[in-house]
Amino acid sequence: MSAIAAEHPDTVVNTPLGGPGLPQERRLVTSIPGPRSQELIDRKAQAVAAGVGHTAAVHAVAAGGGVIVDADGNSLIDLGSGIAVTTIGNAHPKVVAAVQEQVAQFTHTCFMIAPYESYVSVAEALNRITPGEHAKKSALFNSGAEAVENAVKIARKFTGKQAVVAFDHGYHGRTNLTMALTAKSMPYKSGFGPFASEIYRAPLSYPFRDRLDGVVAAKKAISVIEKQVGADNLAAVIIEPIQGEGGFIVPADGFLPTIVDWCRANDVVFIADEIQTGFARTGEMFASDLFGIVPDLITTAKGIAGGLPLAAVTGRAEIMDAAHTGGLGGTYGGNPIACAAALAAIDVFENDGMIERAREIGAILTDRLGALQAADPRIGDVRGHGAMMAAEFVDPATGEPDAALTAAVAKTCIAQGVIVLTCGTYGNVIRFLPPLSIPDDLLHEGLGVVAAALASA
Ligand code: PLZ
Repeated sequence: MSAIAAEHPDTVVNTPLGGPGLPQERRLVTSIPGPRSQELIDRKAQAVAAGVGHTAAVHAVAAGGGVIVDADGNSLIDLGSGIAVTTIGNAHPKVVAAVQEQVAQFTHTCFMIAPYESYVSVAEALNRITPGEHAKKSALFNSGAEAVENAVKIARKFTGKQAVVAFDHGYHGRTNLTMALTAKSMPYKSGFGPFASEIYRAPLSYPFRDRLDGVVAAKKAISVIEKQVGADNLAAVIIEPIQGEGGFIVPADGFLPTIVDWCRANDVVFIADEIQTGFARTGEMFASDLFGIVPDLITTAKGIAGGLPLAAVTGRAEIMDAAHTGGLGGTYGGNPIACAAALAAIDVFENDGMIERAREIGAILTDRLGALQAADPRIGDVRGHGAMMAAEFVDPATGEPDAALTAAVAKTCIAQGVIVLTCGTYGNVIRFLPPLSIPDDLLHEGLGVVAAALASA
């Protein structure tokens, strides 16, 4: 039991998925931020570049189950999982044990210098659990953006073509190429250009706003691609099966399969960016499974290693093998500690009921958010799958996005000890990405705080 847990022995709940035995409760002993948190926020302002923001002004000292505990002793309900990373729960005991064992063995050799087994085992696991029965290979990297960069490199090398199409509302990272792929200027791109060339953007299916049938929306996108790029020039199409940062936009049925079929018919590599949607989050191991599509390449990161930095590109063996030996790599890619964590996390995803748990959480979120929407016309749309759900806030009279209301609700939630994240091209979406280790009663309590925040806004 941790020191914090020991101070509150009567409230410790053994959450089904571990965590460091923290009391599973919302507990506010100071206002947010408390004095110790404020001290850290002040030091941050002095020492850390202003460009690196934060959502909650807290000084985190422990996390697990469904809570984050701060230095003042406040316990906040976590409905964000550090942006969909700690899906199996923070400091999951299996991850902790695997990391501790590996870190004492060796911390780094560089896989390109002296290979080790865990990297190969992670590749084997990814090849097995990603969509499709075809022969697959994988390569490991450090961050989501790096995985996306490499997927594009591989697709270009395989096809001998250069152009890449991304979609409205898409988010793929903050490096130069991935900024070019990302749709939204503020805060991701503004002032950071020039951006990589040969990147084009197609319209997305956004049922709440375009009211289009999925196949019709796909044909619109394909027409833009054919007219503005041309299949002869196009190496790859990259898309998040459910847009994450862009607003948890679930495309209408038929949209993704129609795009995939067009790619297949035109020698274009279809890349699914499952960095946010992957690993049981949506109630399937990968969101591609929700839509019945099989990507040529799939990028993963976030949930893959229970909080340690790791990312991957997985896909058709003949595409993955297109890059010459030595053409892919990086000093830290597939670090042994991150790989040990990933093997433990993947074991949890496959064997500890994570998909079922994501569906249970999805049912609770659908229920509670649906009831809120029925009672409040400022919620224009509730959407998502599993433990990846969102509410889109609008002006009821016009249907226009209401970013101010969204920010106000999120701010109140955090002040009340519930960490929620916003997203959306128009900044008018609150997304719910709880760790799957959150107990039901804590999730309900968190959603009650959201409802009260909305009522008072
Ligand atoms: N692709 C679909 O969601 C990361 C970014 C938060 P990195 N999303 C959270 C922020 O403001 O920086 C993401 C994603 C999808 C790629 C990425 C990039 O992953 O690990 O942040 O590089």
